[in-house]
Amino acid sequence: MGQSLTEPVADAAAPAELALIGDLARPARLTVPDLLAWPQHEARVSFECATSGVQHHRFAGPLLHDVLSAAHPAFDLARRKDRLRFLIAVTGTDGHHALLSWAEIDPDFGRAPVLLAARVDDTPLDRSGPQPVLPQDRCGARYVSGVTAIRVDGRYGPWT
Ligand SMILES: Nc1nc2c(c(=O)[nH]1)N[C@H]1C(S)=C(S)[C@@H](COP(=O)(O)O)O[C@H]1N2
Ligand SMILES: [Mo]
Repeated sequence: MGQSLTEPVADAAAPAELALIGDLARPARLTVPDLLAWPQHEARVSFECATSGVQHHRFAGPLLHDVLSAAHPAFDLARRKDRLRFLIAVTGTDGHHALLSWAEIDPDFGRAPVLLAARVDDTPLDRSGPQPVLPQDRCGARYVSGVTAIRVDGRYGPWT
C-alpha cells in the first residue's frame, strides 16, 4: 500500500519535540532550543554499555529538576513527604523506556545532578531530541536518546 498524501509524515528537518505530560499543572511541548532558556550545566561522564563498552561524553543542558519543576507537578512544594510518591518516566523515539523517582533528583532527597542534555560533545541535539544524563549511573541504559516524552506520575499508592 502506498502512503496517503494527506497523512502526516514526520519531517526529518523539523526540530524534535518533547512532551512533558502526566500529573502537571503546566504540561508542555519543548524543543531542544527551548531547553536553553534554563541555566545550563555541563557534565563530563563515562558509562558502561553491555554491548559497546565504556563511553566518555561531555553533555550540556538544564537540570531535569528545573525543567520538570517549571511544569508544576501536582504536589505541594512546601510538603516534602508529598513528593515521594512521584515517578518520572522517560520514553525515547524507539520505545526505550526508563524510570527515575522524583526523590532521586530532588535537592531535599537524592540530589542526583541529572541533566536533560541539549548538546553532546559540542553537537546540538536539536534533530535527535534531548537526552537524560545521569552522572551517578555506572551503566548507560538510562541515557535514553531521542526523548519524545517525560511523564511525571504521582498515582503510586498508598494501596490498601
Ligand atoms: N532511545 C534509546 N536510548 C538508549 C538505548 C536504546 O536502546 N534506545 N540504549 C541505552 C543503552 S543500553 C546505553 S549503554 C546507551 C549507549 O549509549 P551509546 O549509544 O552512546 O553507546 O544508550 C542508552 N540509550
Ligand atoms: Mo547498554
